[in-house]
Amino acid sequence: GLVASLFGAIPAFAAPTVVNSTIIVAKGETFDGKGQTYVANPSTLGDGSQAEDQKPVFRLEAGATLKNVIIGSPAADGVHCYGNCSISNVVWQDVGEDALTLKSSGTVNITGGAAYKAYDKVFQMNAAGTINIKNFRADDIGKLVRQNGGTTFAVNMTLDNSDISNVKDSIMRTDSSTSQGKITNTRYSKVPTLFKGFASGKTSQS
Ligand code: ADA
Ligand code: CA
Ligand code: CA
Repeated sequence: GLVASLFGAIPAFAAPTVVNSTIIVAKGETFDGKGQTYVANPSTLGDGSQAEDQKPVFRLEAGATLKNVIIGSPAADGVHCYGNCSISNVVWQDVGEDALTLKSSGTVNITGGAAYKAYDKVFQMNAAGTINIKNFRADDIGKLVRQNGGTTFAVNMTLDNSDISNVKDSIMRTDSSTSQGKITNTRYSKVPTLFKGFASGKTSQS
C-alpha cells in the first residue's frame, strides 16, 4: 500500500537495525551500510557504558572496509579492526565504551564521519600501527586517540582537516616515547590539550 511504498522509498526513515551478534566484515571485503543505523543489542553485545569487555558491533578482518554506517545507541564496543582497515563516512552518534579499537597491528584510515558523546575515548590503539583521521568531526569527547595505557610500542597518529570540539582531556594521548602525533588544518573549540604523553620532537601542529 501507500505507507509501505513510502517507507520503501525513503530509507532515511528506516528503523535502526538491532545487532544481536557482531557483524564480521571478512578479509578484504567492504560493508556498505548505505546510511542505515545500527545499534547493539545491550544484552548480547553490551550497553555502551564504561564497562570493559563489551563486544563490537562490527569486527573488521585485515583489509576490510566499513562505509556509510551510522552507529546509534547503544554502541557497545563499536568497531574492532584486526589489521589494516578503512572507515569511510561512519558516524558514531553516541560512542559506547569506545568507538573503534585497533586489536592487531596495521593502519586504520578514517575518512569523513563523526563521533559524538564519548565519555572517555574515541579511537583506542591496542597494537602498533598508524591511525590517519581526515575530514572528521568530533564533539563532546574525552580523548580522540588513546594508545593503550602503559604500552611502549609505536603508534603514528595523524589528524587532518577536521573539526574537534568540547574535549575533556586531549586529542592524542600516549605513554610511549616512540609514538608520534601530527595535526594539520584542524579547527578546535574547547580543546584543553592537543597532545599528552609524547616525547619532545614527536608532535607537530600546523
Ligand atoms: C582500557 C583497559 C584496557 C582495554 C582498553 C580497551 O584501557 O585498561 O585493558 O580494555 O580499555 O580496549 O577498551
Ligand atoms: Ca576501555
Ligand atoms: Ca573498549
